[in-house]
Parts: sequence; structure tokens; C-alpha cells
Amino acid sequence: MHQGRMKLGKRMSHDEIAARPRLMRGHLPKLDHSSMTKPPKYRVVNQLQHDADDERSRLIAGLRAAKASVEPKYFYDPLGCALYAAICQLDEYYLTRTEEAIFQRHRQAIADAVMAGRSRGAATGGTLIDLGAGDCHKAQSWLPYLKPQRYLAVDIAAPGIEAALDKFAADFPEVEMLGLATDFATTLSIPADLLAGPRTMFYPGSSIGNFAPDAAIRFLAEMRAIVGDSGGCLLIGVDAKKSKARLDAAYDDALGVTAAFNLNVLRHLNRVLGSSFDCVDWRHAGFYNADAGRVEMHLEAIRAVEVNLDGVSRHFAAGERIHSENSYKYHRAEFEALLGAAGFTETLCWTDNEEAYWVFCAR
Ligand code: AVJ
Repeated sequence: MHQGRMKLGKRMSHDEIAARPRLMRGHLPKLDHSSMTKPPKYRVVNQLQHDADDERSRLIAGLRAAKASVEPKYFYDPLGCALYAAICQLDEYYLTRTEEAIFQRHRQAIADAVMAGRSRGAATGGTLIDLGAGDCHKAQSWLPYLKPQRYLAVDIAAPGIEAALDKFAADFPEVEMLGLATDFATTLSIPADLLAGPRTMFYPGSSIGNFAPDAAIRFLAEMRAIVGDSGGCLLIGVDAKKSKARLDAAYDDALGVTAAFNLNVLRHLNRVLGSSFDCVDWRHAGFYNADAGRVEMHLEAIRAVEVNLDGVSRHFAAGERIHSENSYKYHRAEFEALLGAAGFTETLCWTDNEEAYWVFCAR
């Protein structure tokens, strides 16, 4: 297995700080005693560029296919990450808010369930593996409850992890902070030296919805394998099936933030591929497909366009679509069945008053 290149987190040393040119205000921040103790450390392992060529050809093949598609990971360039954060604040996008309410209301019970597998007396310890950690803020409220020895932020957005850990490490000096930049949608492989003690997988936000059910089982089984018999578990958030009206609104909001989030994929593609997509030629389509049990997002050509894809022109007819995301929704029993198929034998579930969202602890 490939082990990623190690990169030390960049923090200014005190010498560097002292050597900085004086700023306009004329003085440096005072170095008090606490800032003279060792600076917080973190380490980020980057597995991303290993198959860059392979990825590029898959991306182009997807766009050239008769039914064009692009993987949802292409949402998350820096602007896309910012737009997703904005989506999470929309009235229509209930997911993040509902999950957070469940977490807040049941924090201690969930923490007790997570820690129930740890050997008696071991109140602290183990590794909290945060899948799709983003800016790490969801984990922030869990660290004081789960008290891991190690926190491992896993995300596709490498610059985001660096920035987040840099901030985060100072708040939790007692926790070893690690990062792993990887595309876990393909396979989840975590270098063994990044793991210590019981392994708790934290996968919030209903991102499991991006996988089709059979792929979700495969991915859950990979998580189950990492938990192993370490005494850890999986803590996962899952969006529930609900009315089409509510789901349509959540993925096609009045402000047009989700539309911008979807269209931004085209800008990202232009940067990655040197393609010639023009956002004004495309519109956002986001809706619940009840038969398939999933929300679909597509980019739809407003008019006939020719797009230069790696030197070859691709024609898109007016109304033709590029499928950019599936977001599967589950009844409670449906998701419990997926967990069972992935090898989990015990599950606990928390929900909100409207049963709009599920939080499972599984082992
Ligand atoms: C981050 C995958 C959970 O599917 O709801 C938000 C992404 N797409 N609005 C979701 C998303 C459109 C989101 N996940």
C-alpha cells in the first residue's frame, strides 16, 4: 500500500516571528509565557496526487460519455467549500441544523454509546477519525466528550485540513492532531501509523448519501474493517426520506446558493482540465427522484454548446445534462439493513421530533 508523503504543518517559529518586518502599527504582538511553550503540532499526510493521471482520464471519460457525469468531489474547491458552508445556513437546507440539534440534545447519551466498547476504565484514548472533516468544527464539540488521544481529520481538500488543524491544535493541546488528505470515495485506506487505540469513525452530514446503496455497503464495510475489534464504533448521520416538496426545496433553494454550488463545478473543471465551460450556458437542476429514493443534481445546458475537453470538442444539445450528484435518503430500517450488510451487528439510533434525520452508532 502506498504511504503518503509526510508534510510538517507550517507554523512560524519564534525566530521567524521576531524576524518579521514591523507592521504599520509599529509593534509586534507581545509574546507572553504561554506562547513560549512548545507550539502545537500537527501532521498532514497527503495521498492525493498518487493517481492524478488516472483521475484526469476518468473525469474526461465521464464528461464525454453519452450520459455525462462528474463525481461530486468536484464541488469542493475553495469556493465550493465556502458555498457548501453557505448552503448549511439556508432555511431550506435542514440537514446540518437537524443533525446538530440531535447531537446537542443527546450529546452525553451518544458519547456513552460511543465509549461503551472501550475497555473498562479507559475513559480517554483512541483515535477519532473524522471523515470529510472540512473545517473540523463538528468534531470540536465532540472532543471534550469523547476525549480521544488522537484526532485524525480526513478530507479531500488538503489546504482546508492544514488551515483547520492549525487553528484546532491550539485549542486541544492534549490531543494529537493528524490529517489525511485523500479521496476516500474510491477506497478508504488509512496508514496504520496514523491509528492508535480504539477507532471511532465519525461520518456526519449525511455524506453517505452520495454513494449508491451497494457502494454505501462497500464503504461501510471498509469502515467496519478499520473499527475492527479495537473497541471503537461508527458514528454516522443519515438523511431520512421525506416529502418531495421539502427535499426539492432543500436542493433548489430560493437564494440560488445550491445553484451556484452546482455551477461552480464547471469553473473547477475548467481549472483542472483547461476545458471551456461557460456558466451562463448552464442551469442548475436539483430535485427528489422518489422512485430512486435520492435527490439528483444535474447541470443542464440552456442552449446547444460545444465544449473543448482536453483538445476534443464535446457537443451538448440544449436540455442535455451532466449528472453531478446523487444524495440518497433512507428510512431508518433501510439504513439499518445497510449497516447489517456491512457487518455491523449492534446499532443505536437518535432522531429529531419530525424524524427528518438519523444519527446511528454502530459496531
Ligand atoms: C455534503 C453530500 C451531504 O448531499 O446534501 C448539498 C451536498 N449537495 N446541497 C448533500 C449537497 C447539494 C450534501 N452532502
